[in-house]
Amino acid sequence: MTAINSAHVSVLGLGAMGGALAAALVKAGHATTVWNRSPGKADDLVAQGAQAAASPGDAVRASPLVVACLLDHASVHQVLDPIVAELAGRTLVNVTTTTPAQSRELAAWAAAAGIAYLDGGILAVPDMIGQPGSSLLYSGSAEAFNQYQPLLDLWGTSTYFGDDAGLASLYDLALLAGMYVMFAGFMHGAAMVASAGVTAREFAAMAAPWLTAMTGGFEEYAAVIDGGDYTVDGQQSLEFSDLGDILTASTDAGISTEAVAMVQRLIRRQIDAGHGREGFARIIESIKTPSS
Ligand code: FVH
Repeated sequence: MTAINSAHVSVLGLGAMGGALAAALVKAGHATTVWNRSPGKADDLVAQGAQAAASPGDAVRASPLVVACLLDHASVHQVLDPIVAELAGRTLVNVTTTTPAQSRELAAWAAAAGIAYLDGGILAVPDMIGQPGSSLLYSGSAEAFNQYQPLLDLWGTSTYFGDDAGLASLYDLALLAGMYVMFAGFMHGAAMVASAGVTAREFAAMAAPWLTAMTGGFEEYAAVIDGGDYTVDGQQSLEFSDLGDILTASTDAGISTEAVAMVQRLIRRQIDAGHGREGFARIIESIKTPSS
């Protein structure tokens, strides 16, 4: 790892997240050049010490390290394609959310142009940047990661997953999938108790410690999944995991059953395939193999 005391870095895209990333760089004393498509978003950063660039090309020419934090994959190409020649020989860290395939496409595009490419996924909201709990995932050029890790660490804990540029995105989206399904479960429970006049706040006070305790089961499930044997003793069986009562109570409460019915379908497909006595972790087989 190379120590970087005051690197020149350019940030393209000053939305909520790009602005937070740039602010952290300025605060740490890096010579930071910023550019945004629509005017005005650089003003606060300039007041803090950043340089505003008039165009993406000007921004890229100012620094050997370029950070792209744009809306999506299409906007990355819209901004960078016209200046690909300027990017050659520089390092591009793209923390725009993209799918793994889009990240790999960008890595191939960068490689063809002689750009060192590091793809990033941000597990934080803008206010968390530089604070405990902020986590950024990277994959792509190991050289770029090693060279710039001290700078990347300013934003949060940096984790590097290897030279497959799609891996950081895959982890990012997989972790978000877990989060959204968990949140949907929380919302479902809140809707159930709301039918009895219980507030979401009261429910949250019960749900937070319960769900936190349940995450203790991840490691056990993971051991079963990685071992590939869902028959091992001590697991809650699929037959025992029937969610019929939850579905009935939800219907009785007059609320949608969609969130819970989705899990029930994953369970049911394994039971119907003859695996009812095997462990709950086996629902991953329903997920890995889509139903026709
Ligand atoms: N904000 C968050 O909590 C999440 C946390 C996880 C990671 N995401 C991803 O970060 C990317 C940027 O997110 P953001 O929050 O900064 O998004 P916005 O505030 O909406 O800013 C979008 C910026 O992108 C610019 N932009 C959009 N389209 C174009 C284009 N065609 N050409 C040039 N720039 C473009 C936009 O410019 P403007 O509208 O101000 O002119 C903003 O700078 C994103 O991938 C999240 O998924 C954030």
